[in-house]
Amino acid sequence: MIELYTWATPNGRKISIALEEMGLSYRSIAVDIGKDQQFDPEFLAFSPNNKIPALRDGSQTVFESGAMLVYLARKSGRFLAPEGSPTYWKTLEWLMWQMGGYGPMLGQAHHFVHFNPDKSEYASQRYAQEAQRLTGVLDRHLEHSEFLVDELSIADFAIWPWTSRFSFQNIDLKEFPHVLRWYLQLAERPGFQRGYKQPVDAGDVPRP
Ligand SMILES: N[C@@H](CCC(=O)N[C@@H](CS)C(=O)NCC(=O)O)C(=O)O
Repeated sequence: MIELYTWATPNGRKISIALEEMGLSYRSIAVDIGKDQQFDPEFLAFSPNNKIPALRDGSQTVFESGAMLVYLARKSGRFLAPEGSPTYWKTLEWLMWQMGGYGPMLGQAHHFVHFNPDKSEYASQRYAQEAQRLTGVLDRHLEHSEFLVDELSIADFAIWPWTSRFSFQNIDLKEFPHVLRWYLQLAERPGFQRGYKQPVDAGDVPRP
């Protein structure tokens, strides 16, 4: 059985949602980052960047959520098109967009817009604007596509949990109708609802 080391955050939920949707059997192991459990030597031994999520699957360990999603897609044979196909590359484009931009920038927005607003006006404005810009990129793409790529994929699993923190980002999803449609459609899926509540139940999926 896969062991998922995780906490109730967007990066952690990417993987619990993926595991639920793939139907893989797993158990969650809570790593409470509010209590610095990510610094436990046992965890650092296979997740050296001291961040959740990470997984153990027999003798194989994987850290970094993007690598974990690719690993699980290959293991399950689901949610990633055959290697080298146009859809495979489109999926990796949006996965990397999330890993390199949408996640890190929204993470900064959570700090400077939600937790520590206006301590630095420059930082608040910079990350609020970047959150708007990135959500606009997503909206323009989803205007022409039901999911991030042709079918539900690991790109949706990567991006959706970050969108779900819209209230931390001062994002009014009603201003982004295509993101809102996609977000609510996926929020209806039992796999997303179960994955959202791992490893602890921090409430229902937020709805604007
Ligand atoms: N690039 C990493 C980012 C993971 C990450 O930022 N995890 C946060 C929680 S969402 C964390 O564990 N923070 C604890 C810390 O920084 O000490 C991934 O995608 O897996």
